[in-house]
Amino acid sequence: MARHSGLIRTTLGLALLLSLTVLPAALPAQAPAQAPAGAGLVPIPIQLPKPMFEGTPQNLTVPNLQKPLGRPRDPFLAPAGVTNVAKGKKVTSSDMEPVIGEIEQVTDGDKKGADGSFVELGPGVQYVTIDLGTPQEVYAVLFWHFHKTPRVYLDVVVQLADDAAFKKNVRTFFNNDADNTVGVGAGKDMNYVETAEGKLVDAKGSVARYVRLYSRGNNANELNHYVEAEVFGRPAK
Ligand SMILES: [Ca+2]
Ligand SMILES: [Ca+2]
Repeated sequence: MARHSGLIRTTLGLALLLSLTVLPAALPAQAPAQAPAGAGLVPIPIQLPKPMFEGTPQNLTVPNLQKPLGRPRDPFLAPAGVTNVAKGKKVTSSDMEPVIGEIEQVTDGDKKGADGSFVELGPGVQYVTIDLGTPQEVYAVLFWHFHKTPRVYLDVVVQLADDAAFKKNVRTFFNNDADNTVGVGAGKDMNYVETAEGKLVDAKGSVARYVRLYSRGNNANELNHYVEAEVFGRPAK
């Protein structure tokens, strides 16, 4: 009897040992089912400038004004390898003789909010066009008009096109020009307060070589400013 029960204990012990050995091997098979939707996407590598002011401005009397989020913007996801393809790229403008600064400052990588780090274009409707050099899959356009003090730039429009003249395959991804002052059609997007986070516009991976940004002055004056514009993308296949 004693030998018999010893055999049973040994058999049970072996079974337990086997099940413990098998269990960890079974876990990796379940892992893919637990992976989040959009796997393979990563946050685009945004580097923010130092904020020049804190808190939410309360005294801006601009219609259709977006309420500030009150926390940092969520990471923007895109395929791995997407970078700022606008850095150092050629910029042209409706005002090639800026009041202050140079057009090149739009893509020179300097995003500081201080004086000397923005270009000032003349009054009324003005635009800048960035030539990415070759067609790119564009995931996001991120731009700072001005972030030294809280401001709202008016009639902001963000477009992509296949040609520098914006005649071929023009696509609009942001437009808060409610009454079509700019002349590219009325938009329904909201006005927003400029901050050190910049304005991020989703371009959905659209393929384009040219990016254009319009504005028509701001709530403080008739002039148009750019600290920097970034275009997150990768070469089109
Ligand atoms: Ca700059
Ligand atoms: Ca307008």
